[in-house]
Amino acid sequence: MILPIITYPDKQLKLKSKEVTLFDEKLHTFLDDMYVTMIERNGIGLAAIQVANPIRALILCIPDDDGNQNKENILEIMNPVIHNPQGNLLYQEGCLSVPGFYEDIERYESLVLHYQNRFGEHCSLNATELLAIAIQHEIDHLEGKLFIEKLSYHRRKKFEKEYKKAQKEKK
Ligand code: QAP
Ligand code: CO
Repeated sequence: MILPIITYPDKQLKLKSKEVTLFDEKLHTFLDDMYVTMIERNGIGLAAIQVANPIRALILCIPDDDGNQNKENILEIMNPVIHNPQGNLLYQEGCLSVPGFYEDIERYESLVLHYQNRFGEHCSLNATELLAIAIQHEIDHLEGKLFIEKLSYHRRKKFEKEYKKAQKEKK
């Protein structure tokens, strides 16, 4: 089932998401719904709060070298914790909750992630490049943070102006 995605400036996006404790059928169905929602909207990452569920769950599906998203590459991540972040890089980010806006954001270049999968099993992975960036972007959602909050004052002003204009044109 495709779920509606909450967009900025909806206040729900500011909520701090709660730990996942039940790794049951209901969670699995929800993760499946997140996946079809993300793919339908051409996303590579989605946090549960973006579909109005404030739990510490996120999914990622990073395209391969040919730009194809493969269902086998889906990562379902519950209760993530970042360890050993290293380096910095700039990457032009977007967000399904901030449609049509993209800006360069500074992130760690590599990290180790500890998390639980859909069965509650403890897992870890090493992430670099786009995967590392996407993990940091989605974990920020769990803390109620959007990438636009990392912009300088000047670029944030520019965003607010452009975004309001685009919303008016949509209506
Ligand atoms: C987060 O973002 C991310 O504005 C996932 O019109 C961003 O999937 C991870 C999207 C950057 C790594 C690098 C945005 C689709 C998708 C839009 C997304 C839009 C259509 C964003
Ligand atoms: Co986002």
